[in-house]
Amino acid sequence: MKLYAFPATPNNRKVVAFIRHYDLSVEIHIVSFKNQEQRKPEFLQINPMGKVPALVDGEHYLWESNAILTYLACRFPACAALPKDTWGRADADRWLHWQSAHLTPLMGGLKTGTETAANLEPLLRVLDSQLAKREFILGELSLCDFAIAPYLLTKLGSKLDYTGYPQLADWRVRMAKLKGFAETELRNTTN
Ligand SMILES: N[C@@H](CCC(=O)N[C@@H](CS)C(=O)NCC(=O)O)C(=O)O
Repeated sequence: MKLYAFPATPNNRKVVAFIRHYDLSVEIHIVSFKNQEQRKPEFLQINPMGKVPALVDGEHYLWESNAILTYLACRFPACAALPKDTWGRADADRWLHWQSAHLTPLMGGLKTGTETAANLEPLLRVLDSQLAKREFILGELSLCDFAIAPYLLTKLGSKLDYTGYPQLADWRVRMAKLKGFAETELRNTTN
Protein backbone atom coordinates (compact mmCIF):
# COMPACT_ATOMS: atom_id res chain seq x y z
CA MET A 1 0.00 0.00 0.00
CA LYS A 2 1.35 3.42 -0.89
CA LEU A 3 0.32 6.92 0.18
CA TYR A 4 1.15 9.89 -2.00
CA ALA A 5 1.38 12.93 0.24
CA PHE A 6 2.79 16.36 0.84
CA PRO A 7 2.97 16.31 4.65
CA ALA A 8 3.06 20.02 5.39
CA THR A 9 -0.66 20.57 4.83
CA PRO A 10 -3.46 19.53 7.21
CA ASN A 11 -5.28 17.40 4.60
CA ASN A 12 -2.12 15.36 4.22
CA ARG A 13 -0.84 15.52 7.76
CA LYS A 14 -3.98 13.87 9.13
CA VAL A 15 -3.32 10.72 7.07
CA VAL A 16 0.44 10.65 7.59
CA ALA A 17 -0.05 11.15 11.36
CA PHE A 18 -2.61 8.29 11.41
CA ILE A 19 -0.19 5.97 9.61
CA ARG A 20 2.70 6.91 11.88
CA HIS A 21 0.62 6.75 15.05
CA TYR A 22 -0.54 3.21 14.43
CA ASP A 23 2.68 2.11 12.67
CA LEU A 24 0.73 0.95 9.63
CA SER A 25 2.57 -0.77 6.85
CA VAL A 26 1.93 1.92 4.28
CA GLU A 27 4.77 3.31 2.20
CA ILE A 28 4.74 7.10 2.09
CA HIS A 29 5.81 8.80 -1.11
CA ILE A 30 6.38 12.54 -0.78
CA VAL A 31 5.01 14.28 -3.85
CA SER A 32 7.08 17.19 -5.09
CA PHE A 33 4.86 20.25 -5.53
CA LYS A 34 7.97 22.08 -6.72
CA ASN A 35 8.16 19.71 -9.69
CA GLN A 36 4.38 19.73 -10.07
CA GLU A 37 4.40 15.96 -9.66
CA GLN A 38 0.70 16.09 -8.76
CA ARG A 39 -0.07 17.36 -12.28
CA LYS A 40 1.93 14.70 -14.14
CA PRO A 41 -0.07 12.20 -16.25
CA GLU A 42 1.16 9.25 -14.14
CA PHE A 43 -0.22 10.87 -11.00
CA LEU A 44 -3.45 11.98 -12.68
CA GLN A 45 -4.12 8.28 -13.31
CA ILE A 46 -4.15 7.87 -9.53
CA ASN A 47 -6.05 11.05 -8.74
CA PRO A 48 -7.60 12.92 -11.67
CA MET A 49 -8.09 15.87 -9.30
CA GLY A 50 -4.31 16.31 -9.25
CA LYS A 51 -4.26 16.54 -5.47
CA VAL A 52 -2.80 14.72 -2.49
CA PRO A 53 -3.26 12.74 -0.35
CA ALA A 54 -3.96 9.73 -2.56
CA LEU A 55 -3.71 6.07 -1.63
CA VAL A 56 -2.94 3.10 -3.83
CA ASP A 57 -3.89 -0.34 -2.53
CA GLY A 58 -3.38 -2.92 -5.26
CA GLU A 59 -5.81 -2.05 -8.04
CA HIS A 60 -7.65 0.51 -5.89
CA TYR A 61 -6.92 4.23 -6.07
CA LEU A 62 -8.44 6.36 -3.33
CA TRP A 63 -8.36 10.12 -2.83
CA GLU A 64 -10.01 12.55 -0.39
CA SER A 65 -8.27 12.51 2.97
CA ASN A 66 -11.29 11.50 5.06
CA ALA A 67 -12.15 8.63 2.71
CA ILE A 68 -8.53 7.48 3.07
CA LEU A 69 -8.71 7.69 6.88
CA THR A 70 -11.93 5.66 6.90
CA TYR A 71 -10.44 3.08 4.54
CA LEU A 72 -7.29 2.70 6.64
CA ALA A 73 -9.35 2.41 9.83
CA CYS A 74 -11.40 -0.41 8.22
CA ARG A 75 -8.37 -2.07 6.62
CA PHE A 76 -6.49 -2.08 9.95
CA PRO A 77 -9.25 -2.84 12.46
CA ALA A 78 -6.74 -3.42 15.26
CA CYS A 79 -6.38 0.38 15.46
CA ALA A 80 -9.98 0.56 16.76
CA ALA A 81 -10.12 4.04 15.23
CA LEU A 82 -13.66 3.78 13.85
CA PRO A 83 -16.75 2.66 15.76
CA LYS A 84 -18.35 -0.51 14.39
CA ASP A 85 -21.93 0.04 15.48
CA THR A 86 -24.37 1.96 13.27
CA TRP A 87 -24.75 4.91 15.61
CA GLY A 88 -21.01 5.17 16.22
CA ARG A 89 -20.36 5.16 12.46
CA ALA A 90 -22.92 7.94 11.95
CA ASP A 91 -21.35 9.93 14.77
CA ALA A 92 -17.90 9.56 13.16
CA ASP A 93 -19.30 10.59 9.75
CA ARG A 94 -20.87 13.65 11.34
CA TRP A 95 -17.50 14.93 12.56
CA LEU A 96 -15.68 14.07 9.32
CA HIS A 97 -18.28 16.03 7.34
CA TRP A 98 -18.20 18.85 9.90
CA GLN A 99 -14.48 19.18 9.29
CA SER A 100 -14.67 19.23 5.51
CA ALA A 101 -17.90 21.26 5.20
CA HIS A 102 -17.40 23.80 8.00
CA LEU A 103 -14.02 23.88 9.72
CA THR A 104 -11.75 23.66 6.69
CA PRO A 105 -13.54 26.25 4.52
CA LEU A 106 -13.54 28.68 7.47
CA MET A 107 -9.86 28.10 8.22
CA GLY A 108 -9.14 28.54 4.51
CA GLY A 109 -11.06 31.83 4.51
CA LEU A 110 -9.20 32.97 7.58
CA LYS A 111 -5.94 32.35 5.79
CA THR A 112 -6.97 34.33 2.73
CA GLY A 113 -8.70 37.08 4.72
CA THR A 114 -12.28 36.41 3.56
CA GLU A 115 -13.27 35.10 7.00
CA THR A 116 -12.72 36.47 10.48
CA ALA A 117 -11.74 34.72 13.71
CA ALA A 118 -15.15 35.79 15.07
CA ASN A 119 -16.87 33.63 12.44
CA LEU A 120 -14.90 30.64 13.68
CA GLU A 121 -16.09 31.08 17.28
CA PRO A 122 -19.33 29.05 16.93
CA LEU A 123 -17.32 26.11 15.59
CA LEU A 124 -14.77 26.30 18.41
CA ARG A 125 -17.66 26.44 20.88
CA VAL A 126 -19.27 23.31 19.39
CA LEU A 127 -16.01 21.39 19.52
CA ASP A 128 -15.25 22.60 23.04
CA SER A 129 -18.62 21.44 24.33
CA GLN A 130 -18.22 18.06 22.58
CA LEU A 131 -14.94 17.65 24.49
CA ALA A 132 -16.45 18.72 27.83
CA LYS A 133 -16.98 15.17 29.06
CA ARG A 134 -14.70 13.34 26.66
CA GLU A 135 -10.97 13.00 26.32
CA PHE A 136 -11.33 12.69 22.55
CA ILE A 137 -14.08 13.66 20.11
CA LEU A 138 -15.93 10.33 20.22
CA GLY A 139 -14.75 9.51 23.73
CA GLU A 140 -11.95 7.16 22.71
CA LEU A 141 -9.25 8.23 20.27
CA SER A 142 -10.64 7.85 16.73
CA LEU A 143 -10.06 8.90 13.15
CA CYS A 144 -12.16 12.03 13.89
CA ASP A 145 -9.39 13.39 16.11
CA PHE A 146 -6.89 12.82 13.31
CA ALA A 147 -9.23 14.45 10.79
CA ILE A 148 -9.84 17.62 12.79
CA ALA A 149 -6.71 18.33 14.84
CA PRO A 150 -4.29 19.24 12.02
CA TYR A 151 -6.29 22.34 11.04
CA LEU A 152 -6.06 23.68 14.59
CA LEU A 153 -2.39 22.71 14.90
CA THR A 154 -1.30 24.85 11.97
CA LYS A 155 0.49 28.15 12.57
CA LEU A 156 -2.82 29.88 11.91
CA GLY A 157 -4.70 27.50 14.20
CA SER A 158 -2.13 28.11 16.92
CA LYS A 159 -2.76 31.85 16.78
CA LEU A 160 -6.46 31.48 17.62
CA ASP A 161 -7.59 32.47 21.10
CA TYR A 162 -8.65 29.34 23.00
CA THR A 163 -9.06 30.99 26.41
CA GLY A 164 -12.86 30.61 26.24
CA TYR A 165 -12.55 26.98 25.14
CA PRO A 166 -10.53 25.19 27.83
CA GLN A 167 -11.51 21.64 26.86
CA LEU A 168 -10.59 22.31 23.26
CA ALA A 169 -7.31 23.91 24.35
CA ASP A 170 -6.43 20.81 26.41
CA TRP A 171 -7.37 18.47 23.55
CA ARG A 172 -5.13 20.43 21.16
CA VAL A 173 -2.22 19.90 23.51
CA ARG A 174 -3.07 16.19 23.89
CA MET A 175 -3.26 15.80 20.12
CA ALA A 176 0.03 17.62 19.49
CA LYS A 177 1.76 15.22 21.91
CA LEU A 178 0.28 12.11 20.32
CA LYS A 179 2.92 9.96 18.62
CA GLY A 180 1.53 10.49 15.10
CA PHE A 181 1.44 14.28 15.41
CA ALA A 182 4.70 14.57 17.32
CA GLU A 183 6.37 12.63 14.49
CA THR A 184 4.84 14.91 11.85
CA GLU A 185 5.56 18.16 13.64
CA LEU A 186 5.20 21.13 11.32
CA ARG A 187 8.13 23.44 10.91
CA ASN A 188 8.31 26.56 8.80
CA THR A 189 4.99 26.04 7.14
CA THR A 190 2.44 28.74 6.54
CA ASN A 191 -0.43 26.28 6.16
N1 LIG B 1 -10.55 17.61 -0.08
C1 LIG B 1 -9.24 17.10 -0.40
C2 LIG B 1 -8.30 18.27 -0.58
C3 LIG B 1 -6.97 17.82 -1.18
C4 LIG B 1 -6.12 19.03 -1.46
O1 LIG B 1 -6.61 20.16 -1.64
N2 LIG B 1 -4.81 18.81 -1.56
C5 LIG B 1 -3.90 19.90 -1.80
C6 LIG B 1 -2.88 19.97 -0.68
S1 LIG B 1 -3.66 20.28 0.84
C7 LIG B 1 -3.14 19.65 -3.11
O2 LIG B 1 -2.82 18.54 -3.41
N3 LIG B 1 -2.85 20.72 -3.83
C8 LIG B 1 -2.03 20.62 -5.01
C9 LIG B 1 -2.65 21.30 -6.18
O3 LIG B 1 -3.83 21.69 -6.11
O4 LIG B 1 -1.93 21.43 -7.17
C10 LIG B 1 -8.78 16.16 0.72
O5 LIG B 1 -9.23 16.32 1.87
O6 LIG B 1 -7.98 15.25 0.44
